Amino acid sequence: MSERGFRWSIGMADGEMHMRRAIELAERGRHRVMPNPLVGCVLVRDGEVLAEGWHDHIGGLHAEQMAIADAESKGVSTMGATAYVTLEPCNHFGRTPPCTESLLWAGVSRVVIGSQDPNPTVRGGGIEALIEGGVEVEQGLLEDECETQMSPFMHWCRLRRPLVTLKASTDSSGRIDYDSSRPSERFSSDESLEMAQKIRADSMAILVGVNTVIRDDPSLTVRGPDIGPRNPPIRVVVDPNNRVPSDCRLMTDGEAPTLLVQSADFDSSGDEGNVSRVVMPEQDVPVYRILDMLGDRGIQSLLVEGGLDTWGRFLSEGLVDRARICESPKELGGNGPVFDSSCLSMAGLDLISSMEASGDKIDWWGRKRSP
Ligand code: AOF
Ligand code: ZN
Repeated sequence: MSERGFRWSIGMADGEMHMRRAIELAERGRHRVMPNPLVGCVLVRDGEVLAEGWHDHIGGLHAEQMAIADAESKGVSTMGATAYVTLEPCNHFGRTPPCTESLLWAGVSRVVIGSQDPNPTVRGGGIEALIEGGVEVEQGLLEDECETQMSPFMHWCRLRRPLVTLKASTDSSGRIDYDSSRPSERFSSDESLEMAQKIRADSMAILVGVNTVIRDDPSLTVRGPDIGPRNPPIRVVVDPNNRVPSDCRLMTDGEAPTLLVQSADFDSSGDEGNVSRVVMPEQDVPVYRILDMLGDRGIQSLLVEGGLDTWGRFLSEGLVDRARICESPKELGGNGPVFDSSCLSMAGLDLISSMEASGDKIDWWGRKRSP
C-alpha cells in the first residue's frame, strides 16, 4: 500500500472512531430530548479530541453548542478544528440559535456529518450555510448507525406518522396471558419488565385496545427510568363503541393524557381533565388513520401494547416497524391464544437480535431499514 493510501485508511479509521464517540455521547439524551433527535458532537484537531457535546434535554443546548461551550470552559481554541456531528447542523432559530452560526463563529474549518436532517426547516440548509461560510463538509459517515439512533425522528419527518413498536409477552409455548376468565399474571422476569419500562420511556404514545383496559385496568405510565423534563407518553385507547370503564385508571388517575379513539360522538361530560376523544368516520377504524391522526399531533413513536386483536390489526395492515417479543420459560397453562411469530415475518419484519434477560428470551424484530 502506498504511503498516501496508508494515511487515508488511518484517517478513515480515526473519523469513524470520532463519529462512534459522537453516537455514544448522543445516548446521554435518551428519554429526555423527544421530540428532538439524539445528537452528539466531538471537536477534534490534529487527532486530538478538544471537546465533546450532546443534546441533553428538550430546550437545552444543541450538541455542537455544548461542544463549543465545553472547549470554551477548558480555555481551548476551536480554530481550525473538525466537528464530527451525528446530524446535519441546524440553520434555524428554534429553541436555540443556529448551530451553523456557532460553528462558523468558533472557527471550525471542517464538519463531518452522519446524517442529513430531514426536518423541512433544515434539510440541506445547514450544509449549504456551512459551505457558504467556507467550511469543508463531508456527509454520510456511519449514516446507518446515526439514523438508527434517531429512527423515530427520521421516520416522522419523512412520513408524518409515528414509528410503531409492538410489544408482546408470551409463555414458553407462545401463549399470551389472555384468558378472560381469570385476572392477568406477571410472568416475565423483573429484568425484562424493567427493560419494557425503558421502551415506554422511549415512546411518545402507548396504545391498547379497549378490551385490555376492561380486563387489566393498566396505568400505562413510565415507572423506573428518568424520562427527564419531557412530557410522559400519551395513552391511546382504541374504543370505537365507548366501552371504556369511566372509573378505570386511564380515565381517572391524571398521570398522563389519555386519548380515546371512537367512532361516534359519545357523552363526554364525565371525563376527567386528562381525557380527550377523537371521533373517526369508520366503525372499524383503519390503523393508518390512527397513525395519521397521531402523526398530525407530532407523535413520533408509538408503542402498541395489546391485545391480540390490536396487534393483529397493526400487523395485517403492515404498519408495524419493530416488535419486541419476550418469551418466559414459565408455562401459563389454560387454553389462551398463542402468539405465532410467523405473523411478524408475514408483516415484513426480520428477526434482528435475540437476548436473554433473567431467563426470559427477548427477540427484536425490525425492518432492515425504515421505509
Ligand atoms: C442540531 N444539533 O443537537 C439537534 C438538532 O427546537 P430546537 O431549537 O431544539 O430545534 C430542534 C430541531 O433542530 C430538531 O427538530 C432537528 O431538526 C434539529 N436538531 N440540530 O444542529 C442538535 N438536536
Ligand atoms: Zn442546532
